[in-house]
Amino acid sequence: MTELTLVIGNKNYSSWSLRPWLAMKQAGLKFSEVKIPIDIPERYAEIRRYSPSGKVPVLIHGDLKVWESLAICEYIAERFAKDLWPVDLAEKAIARAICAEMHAGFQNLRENMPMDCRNRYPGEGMTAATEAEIDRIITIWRECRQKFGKGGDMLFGNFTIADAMFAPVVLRFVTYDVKIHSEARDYAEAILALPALQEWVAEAYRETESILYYTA
Ligand SMILES: N[C@@H](CCC(=O)N[C@@H](CS)C(=O)NCC(=O)O)C(=O)O
Repeated sequence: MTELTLVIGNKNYSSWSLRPWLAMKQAGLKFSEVKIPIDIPERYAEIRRYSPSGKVPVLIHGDLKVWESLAICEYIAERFAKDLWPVDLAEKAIARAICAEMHAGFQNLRENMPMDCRNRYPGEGMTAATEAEIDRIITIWRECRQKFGKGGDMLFGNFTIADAMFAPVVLRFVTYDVKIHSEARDYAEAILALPALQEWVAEAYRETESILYYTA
């Protein structure tokens, strides 16, 4: 197999990088990482060497470069790890819908509660608009767990791309001390218990770059 390389941003801040990184780890894929600290103007040219959009993550597989976190997850599922989607077609359609909802939405949460794994800002960022988006996320988690989650601890039982897409939200809930209950809390705890997620967070703690007001 041609070597896979994932170009990512800082583990502490880059929520979009975490998504395919976690999916690839959960799928048991071997890959190298190139980390380019984001939000440092001198680094923009370096990111553009890899990424036509000027943003990370980017997956490099031979001559192919795939940018956009969800497109990377789709590629690795099709190419290497079909079980990153639910088998049942209706469940797969719902999984894709919530991934698209996450990828395209929740702007207020993203702006007001940016991912910052190693810091704690209890109560910050909780506007009415953010709260409405958090309610919607909790509804998604609760409904998926109740309807599709019987076979395991994840949204569709076993780990899928949907869990990768929502993992940064779980980390935000820890940083901003967002109170969640019952199925949503159990689900968040299951995500936090994944060894790969813990590896990402441990590496975030070892990073030294600090970004103020980062929103992604
Ligand atoms: N829609 C893109 C978003 C990628 C994105 O915004 N990446 C941020 C890091 S989390 C980035 O590269 N920022 C660098 C910059 O904006 O200069 C995806 O899903 O991959």
